[in-house]
Amino acid sequence: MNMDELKQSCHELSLPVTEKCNPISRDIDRVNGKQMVQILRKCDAEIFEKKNHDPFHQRLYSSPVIQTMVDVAKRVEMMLRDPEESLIVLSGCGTSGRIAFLLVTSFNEMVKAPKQKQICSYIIAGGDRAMLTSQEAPEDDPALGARMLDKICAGKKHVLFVGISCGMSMYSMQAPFVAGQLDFCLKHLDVFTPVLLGFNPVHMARSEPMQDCSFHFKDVAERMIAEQRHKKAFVLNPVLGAEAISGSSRMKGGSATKIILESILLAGHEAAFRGKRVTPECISAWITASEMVYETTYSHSDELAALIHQAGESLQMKAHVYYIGWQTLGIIGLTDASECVPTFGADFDDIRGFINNGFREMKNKEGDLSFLGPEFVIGHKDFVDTILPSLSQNDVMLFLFTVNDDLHEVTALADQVRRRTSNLHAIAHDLEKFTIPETVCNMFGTVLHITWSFSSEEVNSVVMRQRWELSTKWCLNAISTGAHVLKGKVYMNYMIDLRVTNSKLYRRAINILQRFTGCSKGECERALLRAIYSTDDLSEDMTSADVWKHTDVANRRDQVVPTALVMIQCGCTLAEARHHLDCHPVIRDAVSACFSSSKTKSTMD
Ligand code: S6P
Repeated sequence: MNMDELKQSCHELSLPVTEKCNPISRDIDRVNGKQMVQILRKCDAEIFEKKNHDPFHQRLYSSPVIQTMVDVAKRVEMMLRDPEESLIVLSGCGTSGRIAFLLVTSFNEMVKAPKQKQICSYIIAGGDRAMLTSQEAPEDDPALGARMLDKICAGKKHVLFVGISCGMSMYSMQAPFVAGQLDFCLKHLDVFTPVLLGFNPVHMARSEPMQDCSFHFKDVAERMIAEQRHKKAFVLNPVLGAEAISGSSRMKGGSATKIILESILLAGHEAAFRGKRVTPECISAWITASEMVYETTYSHSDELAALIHQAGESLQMKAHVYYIGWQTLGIIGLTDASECVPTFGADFDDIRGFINNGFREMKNKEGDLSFLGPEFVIGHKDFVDTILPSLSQNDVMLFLFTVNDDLHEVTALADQVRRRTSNLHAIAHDLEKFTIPETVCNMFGTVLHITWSFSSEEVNSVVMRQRWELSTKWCLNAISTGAHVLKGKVYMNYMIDLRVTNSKLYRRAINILQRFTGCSKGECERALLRAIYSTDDLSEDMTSADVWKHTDVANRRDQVVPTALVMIQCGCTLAEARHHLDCHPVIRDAVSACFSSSKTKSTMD
């Protein structure tokens, strides 16, 4: 191992699990659709990994994790038995907040029966608009998090609060929001039972100060662990292995959040209303059911690869991918599409989601947000009015539905779309005893058609729907990630052209530069600041400004990380680096060319 490699591997070891580079997906930018599906399949398999190679890391199936899930499920049961005085709140930023919304939607659907009161609510940093767009500023505010929590809990005697942060605010500016809420709960343990859900060991939590905040995240996490001994607080932090695209916690992190919290809520529900005891066995059984969803979904790898290929071609031609979903599959589509903007620096209309009946179907707290702008125009009717007239053959249409949706509506819309394009595909779920008619499936080119073997007697319809949601999430994450990889947005398994819009992403940017150049943190940060402030001569004002100032400026700049990388690697000026990037519009090619030119240069030297 040479010096550079040694530096790189030491640097990698110091990273928290959720930010690490996954060795399985290291070459994801060089493979075809089929191989990509196999890589994603292996990365997702790590969620359910039973063998524990590292004694310091608990896995999802580890007994202490299952036991904590049992304890939290018993709290859910207690809350459901005393609905007048109780509230369950799920809260998070970005994807974590979106999953919280989805879970609350289906849980409230489950307790719709007479005499059952809906006692579950969600908080997403930035409010409901954050469900469709990324909202950075409110995520940065611990006091705001605490205030929002205090407000929705007014008058309640028992509150079970679940703060979700996949990276456990490892690098994140979002930290203050969830940490502020947990701190608030810890100060009022007579009313609140706080639960922290994340996927890094606590000792790796961030211990540097947060903006306008007297505590840091590690401090909150340690106080939580101390209270866990008296069952007054709970920390759920199994390790899932690194993400397929480094740091992209919308993937495994989002799926595991859904699996864990669904299992807890369902077990609590069964205990309260069906007299079933919450046991480690029943929690494990719910997780195993999700594992079965994983197996079944990825067994359709040929169709999934075909859809990745089609979506990739479409993005390469600067065309669009439209997800047309029904009910909660519509929400999964909207979520996946909106995440491509912060994850891949995509335009909001590169991949877009639509849902039947728009906001009426979403049933979000703040109601119709379509007045906020085009990103918030989400109904099928809006699609027909605004997009369909100019739809091109290069645009990919992907319908997302199940046998429980209105199939007349599905076929009528598919018929309308077919008059404009044949590039029409579907992900469709049904049951062995209740299948989607062939005439419907025949309307689509590629159909990822999954016929599930569980029967409606076995599981209730909400549970079935949750499994279809999870399966669709896996498919769409694979399609949108795969399509952006094929477009050349990813180098190795790093999203190198990330938009540096918050402190988590600022630190991730420096990590990426360190990883590829082997230079020190200081050198990498300087190059990053030169790219952000668009100068070769950094002033004192620039270098001494805080991270929030840097990210505010970076938000308005394109290609800051690739520019910094080329400047370091080629030892060139800002203008030269930009010229290099202009000559290579595909980021992957630009970075490869920069590495090969610097290698040639050093050989000649
Ligand atoms: C990640 C996604 C982000 C995160 C958000 C919250 O793929 O783009 O929106 O969900 O930053 O992160 P965390 O670690 O607090 O759950």
